[in-house]
Amino acid sequence: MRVQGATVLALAALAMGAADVQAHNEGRHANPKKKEISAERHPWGREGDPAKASRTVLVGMADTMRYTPSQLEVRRGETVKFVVTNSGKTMHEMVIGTEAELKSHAELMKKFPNMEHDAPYMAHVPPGERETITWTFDKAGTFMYGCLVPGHWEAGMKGTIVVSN
Ligand SMILES: [Cu+2]
Repeated sequence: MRVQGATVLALAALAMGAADVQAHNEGRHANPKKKEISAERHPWGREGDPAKASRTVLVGMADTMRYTPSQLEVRRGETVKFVVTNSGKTMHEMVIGTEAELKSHAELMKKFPNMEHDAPYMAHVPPGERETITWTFDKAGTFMYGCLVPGHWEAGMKGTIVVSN
C-alpha cells in the first residue's frame, strides 16, 4: 500500500514536474492563465483560482522549524492565496492536508528522502525564496500544514487551519 502510494506520487510528481517546466518556459509568470487549475478534490479543499482569492496570507518559514503564523482561521468557501517565504538556509515546504494525511506523507518522505513530490496544495521553497499556493477551503474542519522535508514535521514544523462554517 505504502510503496504503491509512493509510486503513484512519484509518477504524478514526474508528470507535474514536466508540465511545470514547460509552463515556466512559456512564461508562466507573465501569463498566469496558462497554468490550469486542478479540478481534483481533497478532504481539505481544492486548488483555487488566484484571480478569485478573497485574501492573501503571508506565511514565514525558518530554520527554527516554525511557521509564522502557526495558526490560521478561514471561513468555509474562502479562497486563500498563501505567499510562503523561506528565510532559512535550508529547504522548507508548506503542505496542506489533514493531520493523518500529513503524518503518513511525512513517514513516506523519511523512507524515500529523494522522492519528488508536487501538488497544488504544496509549496517547496528554497532558502531565501518565495512561492505561492492558492487554495479553496470548501469543507469545514480542522486541517494542518506542515513541512515534509525529512525530520522537519517531527521537529514541530506544523501549523493548524481551522475552517469554520
Ligand atoms: Cu522545513
